Amino acid sequence: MARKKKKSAPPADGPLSQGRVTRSLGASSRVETEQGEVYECIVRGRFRIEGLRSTNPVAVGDEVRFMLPSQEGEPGVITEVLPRKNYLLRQAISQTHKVHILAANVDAAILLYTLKEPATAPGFADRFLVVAEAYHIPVYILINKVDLLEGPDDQAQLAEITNTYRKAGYPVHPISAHRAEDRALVIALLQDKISFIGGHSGAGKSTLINLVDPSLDLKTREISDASGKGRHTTTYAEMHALAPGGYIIDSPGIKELGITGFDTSDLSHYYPEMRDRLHDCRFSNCTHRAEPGCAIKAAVAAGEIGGTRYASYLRMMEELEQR
Ligand SMILES: Nc1nc2c(ncn2[C@@H]2O[C@H](COP(=O)(O)OP(=O)(O)OP(=O)(O)O)[C@@H](O)[C@H]2O)c(=O)[nH]1
Ligand SMILES: [Mg+2]
Ligand SMILES: [Zn+2]
Repeated sequence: MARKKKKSAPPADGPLSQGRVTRSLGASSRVETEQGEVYECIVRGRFRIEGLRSTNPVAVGDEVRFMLPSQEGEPGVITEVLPRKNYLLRQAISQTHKVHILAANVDAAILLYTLKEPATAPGFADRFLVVAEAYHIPVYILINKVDLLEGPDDQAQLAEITNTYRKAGYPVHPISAHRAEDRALVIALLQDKISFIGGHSGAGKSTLINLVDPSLDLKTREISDASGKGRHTTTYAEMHALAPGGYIIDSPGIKELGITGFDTSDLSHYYPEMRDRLHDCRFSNCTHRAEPGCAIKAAVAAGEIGGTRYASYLRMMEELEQR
């Protein structure tokens, strides 16, 4: 971060190289070339990509062109972000007219869902899924910390959540990042691709990555810090190469996810279980609220679409209309 202040001594222009951003921390980004060379880089100029106003011009996963440092100890300079095949966005926390790019160019996303410690809000989960659907990013739902579930109420809740998302078409796996026997399953999901892992702070993202590759030894929340309120153990996004294969992007927990970049008529297309039924609605412009002959409402009534899914749809519709 000290580099940010070094404006008086801009690095001299060196030859151009290309690489992938593996870490993004304020003004500084770590870039790795295909040959495995690693450079700390700063960004020169303002990037406005695809009309987005984002708080971070460069995100983990970005392919960038950069000028090599002319001297050792100087940063490289990112001059161009190559077109992104996709990206995951959330609304910026303090500047709501801007977005924050969580990650770019990912092959898959993992939603780490917890029923307790912390309880994941279903509305949050559905936003995550909608954002991923909008860019055709496949999502795997891992329900973590199932070792904490006890008693019939907990088990019923687990069955309910599992059911809701499986009916929606998502792969759902109950796991515990504390159980060595769950390692193989997670490795199989992560192999041969770049994955992003998202979830609330404390859901166990870094713990799960450590289960897959203990040599990474990522910082996780201390057991004694039971509540961990308002604190993120992971403080910046970083892509890690996993010993068993694949790459994963760990990042600070997400509290809320603003949806952005599409409008009301798109939303039902981002619910796979709705998308499959849209042609059965009586009206082609059905919004699935008060219209007669709505196949979506019929499916909700029949229990084929989860009630929490439909509720989150209605809330997002309202939010999109208020823009
Ligand atoms: N009982 C139980 N505890 C878990 C499990 N997975 C993670 N934990 C614990 O949950 C706490 C939070 O885990 P982290 O891996 O730091 O959570 P995180 O999602 O990376 O959190 P942030 O970095 O703040 O976003 C730690 O104390 C972990 O040991 C699990 O499957 N079962
Ligand atoms: Mg973490
Ligand atoms: Zn309808």
